[in-house]
Amino acid sequence: MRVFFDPRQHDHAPAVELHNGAYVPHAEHRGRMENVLATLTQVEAPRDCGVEPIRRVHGDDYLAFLQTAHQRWVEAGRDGDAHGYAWPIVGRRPLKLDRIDADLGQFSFDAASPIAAGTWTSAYWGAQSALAATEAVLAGDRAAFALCRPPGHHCGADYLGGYCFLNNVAIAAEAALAAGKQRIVILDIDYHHGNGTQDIFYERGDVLFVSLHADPVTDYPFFWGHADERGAGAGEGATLNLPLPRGTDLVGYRAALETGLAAIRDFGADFLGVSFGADTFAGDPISQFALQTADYTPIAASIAALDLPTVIVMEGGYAVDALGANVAAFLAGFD
Ligand code: OKP
Ligand code: ZN
Repeated sequence: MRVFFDPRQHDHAPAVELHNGAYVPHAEHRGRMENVLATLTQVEAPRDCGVEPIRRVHGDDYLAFLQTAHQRWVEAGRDGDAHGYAWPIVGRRPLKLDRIDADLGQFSFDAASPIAAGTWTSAYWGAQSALAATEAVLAGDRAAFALCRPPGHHCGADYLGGYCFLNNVAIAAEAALAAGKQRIVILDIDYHHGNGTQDIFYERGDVLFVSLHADPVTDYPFFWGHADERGAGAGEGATLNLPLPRGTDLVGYRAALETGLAAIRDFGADFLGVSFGADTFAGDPISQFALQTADYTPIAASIAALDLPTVIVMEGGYAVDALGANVAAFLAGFD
């Protein structure tokens, strides 16, 4: 399977994040990618498809904000990395605001996703990796892997959050649609609900979003991913959330996966995007499922049995020493 990664994806390097009330070292760091890259024999840098495919998902005001936020933070005399502290929970609308702290609140949903000097560069090249993998699949490969970093599934059309800045799997899905695919499925198997992806396609009938994740009653992102969120308008019924309890192991996971796969088969898709997070691993430091490394191969094999052109996009996974082995076990299920 072809694998895409650009070294500029390392540039995103926030020092600390706000975690359970304290500033701790940023869990989503370059060592994750280094561990994965060490297990892969061949990795290609993506070509540059430019910003147009990103604009199919994200608004221009948001993209301008992302590109300038850290510089504005520095110009405001601040140290460290930028994050917001006030949010428009009521009546959010595209106001033209003239202070970095205001725009950070306007364009984010949490205080735990700092923007550093290299954030835009890394997010941009991560999205290009997703586009390159999509191109490979559109050209006839059965599956391709985009080693995206930073991840993407928490950010929406005009907000960041959950370590995510550009929604890589949504960008891949829109590229497939632009190339003539008609019905897309996004299967999100990160530990956390992909609230941004869900939001982007919530009212779309041509994109089915299926997610297995920790029950948001106990786990981030809390406010989305509940089973009663099923889409709206033309997208009514095209969102399927399968929340699972903490402690879920392969037995419980496979049962939910079979439910998701049945819905995917019924939908009649011609393209599949997989948001793959290895934070479902038993040893993950910020997550509470109980999957083992060897479990990822049969999970991937049941997804591969859908027999759809498939782009796999990296999301989370914070047990850094095991991440390469977990990714390799997952990719092996497609062989
Ligand atoms: C990104 B991905 C918990 C803080 C949670 C955000 C987690 C983002 C996960 N105290 N921080 O879905 O792996
Ligand atoms: Zn996650």
